[in-house]
Amino acid sequence: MTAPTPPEIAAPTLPRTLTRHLGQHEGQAVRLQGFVHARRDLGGVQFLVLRDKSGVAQCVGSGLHLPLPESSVEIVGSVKAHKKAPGGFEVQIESLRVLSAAIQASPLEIPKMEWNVNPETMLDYRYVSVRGLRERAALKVQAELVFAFHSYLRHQGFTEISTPKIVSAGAEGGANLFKLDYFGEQAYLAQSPQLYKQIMVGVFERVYEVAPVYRAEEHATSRHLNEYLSLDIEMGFIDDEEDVMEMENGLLAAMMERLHATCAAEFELLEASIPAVPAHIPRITLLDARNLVTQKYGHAVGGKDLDPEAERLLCQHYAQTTGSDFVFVTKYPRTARPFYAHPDSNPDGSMSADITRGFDLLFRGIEITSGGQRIHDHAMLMDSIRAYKMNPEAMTGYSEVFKYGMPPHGGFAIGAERLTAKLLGIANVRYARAFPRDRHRLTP
Ligand code: AMO
Repeated sequence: MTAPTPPEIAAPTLPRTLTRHLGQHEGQAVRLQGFVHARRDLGGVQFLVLRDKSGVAQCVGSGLHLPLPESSVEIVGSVKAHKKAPGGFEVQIESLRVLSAAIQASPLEIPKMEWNVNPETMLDYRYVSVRGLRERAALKVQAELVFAFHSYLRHQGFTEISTPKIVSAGAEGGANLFKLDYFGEQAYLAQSPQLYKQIMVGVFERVYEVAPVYRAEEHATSRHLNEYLSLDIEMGFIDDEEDVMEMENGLLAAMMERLHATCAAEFELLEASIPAVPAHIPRITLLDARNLVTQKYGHAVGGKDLDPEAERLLCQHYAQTTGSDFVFVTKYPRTARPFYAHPDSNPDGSMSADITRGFDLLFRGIEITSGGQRIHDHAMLMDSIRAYKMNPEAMTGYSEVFKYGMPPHGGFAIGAERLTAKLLGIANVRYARAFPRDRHRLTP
């Protein structure tokens, strides 16, 4: 049974108020719409926490029949100051209208979910668990990062591009290509827009793309997804990779500024802090980085790159000695980079056979970016393709354009989920994507 609605606050005449704006309506009638986040019936009086896209509001009434949690409802009521209510205000319900009733109890109690209790169940029921306040806060932060990525790059003269995700060859090497039957021909899901974004430098000089890419990662780790959102840029007419690192430095500062402006509540909810981006992010060569973690922390680095423990230690060192949560690792050896990486110069001006102008950016203990200058000289590119034992025939759709005056260029890619997870203290990149694809998960 609902209380009668006084004619002066009849629902259709009131515009919708968002819960975040309740404080502006103290003593007035408001019309709220949202989901039943939580409910409690104390017999004579009913409490309902309403969740809308902006937050939650405590609502209280009497003689009400409360629908199941997650039902979507409309409430008309008056706003009263209430110290203990979220946001400091409460709505006294005059009428409650069920817009769409939940027809069964949610498999998870949305307000009580915790990733550390049963993450697999959270992912099994992702279609509702994603409604959780913390879950959506993470996705909101990611959306704002993407927005700032677009807007900063546009202001820097970049043009957005859209490149194929069904491709005939991998760009990054390695064994993690997803195969696809393309009308009887072998095709793959794109690991990266790499080769296409380079071609598009010949068109717009500065380009960017925001799109998912695919990696068939055999092993479940906290940093690998099989489908992730790649924030890519590529820019022409550079001197060397320093120009690219400077661009990323400015971009990250703009992205963090955007978070300050739009996501303070989300960071508070997740008890995380927005990092300061130094005007000049510290840089260290890969060789020096390997020596540093060995000498300072006694960690012997396996492989050609930094291993996860070395990344963590290097970040710890920079956080402690410079206060920076970011560090560029530069001058990667050729053995740790794909064929398109531009060689570094030797002191005599000749090209190094071993060292490239490739870099990584580490943030709070993990690699969030790879980038560098690329080979733009056709002869050098063909030599590199052969040296990597790749089939030059299979690469012509890419390599041909280097016969036509490609300028010196470089770029980078940021893994959006890794950046989001590290910003928010989320333990696994899977929880920083709405519908993650991992080794064992193709649904929901
Ligand atoms: P790379 O392969 O290093 O470089 O990828 C760039 C960034 O993408 C993220 N990333 C991933 N995130 C989640 N799951 C994965 N499986 C995964 N693999 C990579 C990381 C990584 O730093 N073409 C180059 C980029 C460039 O040079 O422009 C490339 O793809 O954050």
